[in-house]
Amino acid sequence: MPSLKGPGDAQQHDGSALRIGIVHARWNTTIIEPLLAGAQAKLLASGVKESNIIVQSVPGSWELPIAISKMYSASLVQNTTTSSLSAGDLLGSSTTDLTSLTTPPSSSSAPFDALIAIGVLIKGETMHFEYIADAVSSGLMRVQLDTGCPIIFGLLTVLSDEQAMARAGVGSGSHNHGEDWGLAAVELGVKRKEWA
Ligand code: DLZ
Repeated sequence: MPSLKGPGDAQQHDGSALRIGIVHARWNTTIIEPLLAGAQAKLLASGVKESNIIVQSVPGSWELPIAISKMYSASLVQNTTTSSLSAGDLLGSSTTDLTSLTTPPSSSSAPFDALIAIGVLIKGETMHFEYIADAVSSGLMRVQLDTGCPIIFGLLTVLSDEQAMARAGVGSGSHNHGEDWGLAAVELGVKRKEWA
C-alpha cells in the first residue's frame, strides 16, 4: 500500500533552463550530507546543469535565512551589472565558509529560479530547538514572499537522531527527503517562469 505521506506521484519537469542555489547548515553534518546529495542528485536527474547548481554552507540553521536572502540578492546584482561579484562576496567571509563551495562557479549569471535551504534541528534538553525552528521557518517564508523566489524548506525538525536518519535515507527503509527538495525546486523553478 502506498504511503499516505509525501508529495504524491512525481511530476516530471525539465530543469535544463534553471539555476538553483542551495545553502546548507553544517551542524549535524552526517545528516546534512545525504540530504544535500539527495537534492543534488534529483536536480541533475531533472536536467539542471551542474554549473547551474551553486552550493554554499553556513555554520547552523539559524544562519539560513540571511544566507538565502543574500545569495538571492547577489544573483540579482550579478545579473544587472558586469561586475564579477560573487554571491559569496556579499555574504561575507565571517558568516560563510566559501571554501566549502562544492561546485564549480556557475557559467550563468542569471538570477536563481529557486533556492533550497537545508538544515537539521535535533531537539535537545533546552529551548534552543523551538526558538531556532520557529525563527528559521518564519525567516525563510519571509524571504520567499518578499523576493518572489521559491525557497524550498529543507529544514528537518526532529526529536531524535533516529528520526533524522530515517528522513535522510540513512538505513534500510528510510526515505531521503533531500530528493523531494530537489524535485520541488525544479517544479517551483519551472512554475515560477510560467507565472511570470
Ligand atoms: C546552537 C545550535 C544548537 C544547539 N543546535 C543546532 C541544531 O540542532 N541544528 C543546527 O542547524 N544548528 C544548531 N545550533 C547552531 C545555530 O543554528 C547557530 O549556528 C548558532 O547559534 C550561531 O548563530
